[in-house]
Amino acid sequence: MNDSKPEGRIEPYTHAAAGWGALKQVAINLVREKVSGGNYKTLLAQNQPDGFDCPGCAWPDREHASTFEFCENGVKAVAAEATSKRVPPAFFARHTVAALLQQSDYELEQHGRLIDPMVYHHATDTYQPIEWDAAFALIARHLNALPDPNQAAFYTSGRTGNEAAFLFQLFVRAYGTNNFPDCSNMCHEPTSRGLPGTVGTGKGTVTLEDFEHADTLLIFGQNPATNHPRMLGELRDCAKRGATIVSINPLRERGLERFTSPSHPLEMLTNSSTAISSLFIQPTLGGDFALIKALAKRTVELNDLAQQMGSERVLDLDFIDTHTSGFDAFAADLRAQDWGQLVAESGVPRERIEELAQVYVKGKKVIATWGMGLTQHKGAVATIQMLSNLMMMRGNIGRIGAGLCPVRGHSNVQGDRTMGIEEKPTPAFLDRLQKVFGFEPPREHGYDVVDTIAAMLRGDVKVFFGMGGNFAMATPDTPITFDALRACELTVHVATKLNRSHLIHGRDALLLPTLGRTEIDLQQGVAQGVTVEDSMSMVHLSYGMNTPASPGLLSETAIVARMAAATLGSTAIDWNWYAADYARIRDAIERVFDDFYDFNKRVAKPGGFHLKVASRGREWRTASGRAQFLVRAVDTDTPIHRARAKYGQRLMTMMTARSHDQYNTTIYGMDDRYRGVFGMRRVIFINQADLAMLKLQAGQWVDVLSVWDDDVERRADKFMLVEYDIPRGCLGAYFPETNALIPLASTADGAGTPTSKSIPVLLYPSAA
Ligand SMILES: Nc1nc2c(c(=O)[nH]1)N[C@H]1C(S)=C(S)[C@@H](COP(=O)(O)OP(=O)(O)OC[C@H]3O[C@@H](n4cnc5c(=O)[nH]c(N)nc54)[C@H](O)[C@@H]3O)O[C@H]1N2
Ligand SMILES: Nc1nc2c(c(=O)[nH]1)N[C@H]1C(S)=C(S)[C@@H](COP(=O)(O)OP(=O)(O)OC[C@H]3O[C@@H](n4cnc5c(=O)[nH]c(N)nc54)[C@H](O)[C@@H]3O)O[C@H]1N2
Ligand SMILES: [Mo]
Repeated sequence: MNDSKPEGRIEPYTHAAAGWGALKQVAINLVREKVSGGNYKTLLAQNQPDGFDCPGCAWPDREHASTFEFCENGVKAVAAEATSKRVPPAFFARHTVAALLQQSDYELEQHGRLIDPMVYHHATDTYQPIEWDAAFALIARHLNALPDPNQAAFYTSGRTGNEAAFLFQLFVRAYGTNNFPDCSNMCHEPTSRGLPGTVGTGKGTVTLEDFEHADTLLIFGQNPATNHPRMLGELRDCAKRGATIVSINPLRERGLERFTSPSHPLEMLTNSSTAISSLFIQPTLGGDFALIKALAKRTVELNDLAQQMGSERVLDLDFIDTHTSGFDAFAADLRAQDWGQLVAESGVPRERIEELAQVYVKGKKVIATWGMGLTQHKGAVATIQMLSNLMMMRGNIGRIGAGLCPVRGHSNVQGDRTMGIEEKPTPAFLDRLQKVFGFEPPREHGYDVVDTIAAMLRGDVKVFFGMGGNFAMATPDTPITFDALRACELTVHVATKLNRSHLIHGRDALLLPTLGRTEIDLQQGVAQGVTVEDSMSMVHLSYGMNTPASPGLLSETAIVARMAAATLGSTAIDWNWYAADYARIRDAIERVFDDFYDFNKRVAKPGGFHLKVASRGREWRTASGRAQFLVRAVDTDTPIHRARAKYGQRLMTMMTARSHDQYNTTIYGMDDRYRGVFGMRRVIFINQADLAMLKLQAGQWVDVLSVWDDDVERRADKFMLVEYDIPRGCLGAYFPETNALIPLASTADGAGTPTSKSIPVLLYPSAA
């Protein structure tokens, strides 16, 4: 699992993001993946009206896009799926699971596409071929042997299309549980749990059109150059129009400084670039809550000043009166709030806060976007609610050019949730399922990701089914999670490529290969499209164009249907009838969700349709029917505070983020170009002053121990220190190498999201 290579080097990146460097990477990836000739054309069909939805990220596409929307990391995601390399049964015969466990995540990914269903054999410690029907019979036998359906958990990673996701949740509920751990539990869960409390709906309120009108953009905790490269195109256009763009991030991410657009020949030819952000605010890790509250306080102060001077009011009193409740209590709390605490907890000097507040109140149309930098903290829900408060103060929700813009990760993570992949379903949704399908769905809330691992450890979950993803590596507390998975009676993974989760298996284990989204999905001779919902609630059809990696592959939808039929026998729901024609599933979706009226017809239009987001239309689905200002206090008793009280300045807060050459747990390569790291991943970014304080040096190797209030030793060894422009007391590193440091119990209040961006740690010179 040691992914570091001795030839690694650190070399600060001095160019604009994207540009020629990105094009070169595209060529390297196509060669490395040995993408076969016929499959090159798919790259041109990516995110086109009649092509497939890019599996890379959830950023939306311009409707009727006529030019190839260039995206380096989209190409990597597609090339990884279109690779000509295969993992045949002979490969598994040659490699025991114990031997495969010695390979790095990078090496596992490089073997290529899975093509045959495989079952684990104890005697040889290998995976061996199994017929599809026998595989489904094995699953059915295990599921039907459980005394309680709640002893099974069904994970979803966010690439699964709507049709498969809908059928999957239907099967799992017909079987009898709401145990739906989901990648979004580790991702934007605080957004989905936080926004309903303020604006009534857990989704973003903007569309791409709003980006054409916004005059101010606040980008919180996001690295678009790597994770949402197509977003840079929008930011570039905003910057060119004169909009003010602010990046709020402990790191000055390169792509937010300058960007050379590969879709604009002139910029490429002249080696010119567009400056993106005009203001960089570098809060301490987890300091955003205090910063946003400070902006809200300053907004009230500026309003009071304006009132005294008889000038134009800073608050949008009209919006506040007509649409909201709770403002008086909220304003009173802001007035009583101590400035010193906000400055100390945000790590941003008061002058900088005031500068940013000026930008905010000057903006007539403000969009706030956010990524994992806001969500993966203990106080994430409160932070997102405070951001919502701030935006409501000036009516920046539900009008053109303004709004809330959570930027989701996996390409259909939002759609999967919409389809009912939800461990805490609403009674109204369950009533509807009952009415449409005639069975009584389970009412008891199910397990999320962290609950599932805890339940496995207690012996309360015995069957784990993973629809995609890499559960063992994406989750926290790695060795403990490994124990949990190994305690299962059955683990099943539906996957396109080999990953470590397949090797951390239960007593029985199945590996079921599936079609990727870029591949032609034939059912009874007819090519099927699947629908996906992007981060801005646009729902559209996606048709694969590549020849499947193997003729024997089943689609995710077919796998769900055959598993359901095998497990539940003949029920009122004819699973295979649905899987034979995905339009039938869409009709069923329409019967369950009113907002999907005329689904098949509306989605057939190029570009699809926008799924209603009530808050966008200023319809507030809260208890009061109004948008709600929420009073939230600064939390000064977090595990970080307590650990710092004990260890003083030695205690560091660590964030774990993505390098440029990875897709979550999939490691494409060893470089992080924009941050100047080449050929290695085991690095820790640290402030120069902290190096001096800790008597450590750049280039030195260290071991990391986390500080938590139990007896478990959590460590990750041998990382090289890299001096970096990061606030004092903060460290940056990559995941999944550092997941062993995150305690399972360290989650966001009210959302259960692991606190991957604020781990209390201590550094020690490496023993080796
Ligand atoms: N190429 C590629 N694309 C991807 C992915 C990938 O792995 N590779 N993953 C996909 C997925 S599932 C997701 S969720 C998204 C993730 O996309 P991002 O949200 O961009 O995810 P991260 O790389 O975790 O980066 C988080 C950013 O937040 C900053 N940050 C960390 N802590 C804080 C904090 O306390 N406050 C603030 N203000 N900022 C902070 C970091 O410096 C970093 O710039 O990308 C999706 N797209
Ligand atoms: N420390 C730390 N941990 C984190 C994060 C962090 O920032 N820091 N980020 C969290 C976030 S935001 C997320 S979303 C999770 C991601 O968690 P996951 O979604 O579980 O992880 P991925 O790495 O995206 O999953 C990759 C695997 O999915 C399979 N796959 C790819 N395409 C398909 C497909 O079309 N169908 C099927 N069935 N399988 C497919 C392949 O086998 C591949 O190996 O990780 C979380 N973990
Ligand atoms: Mo994510």
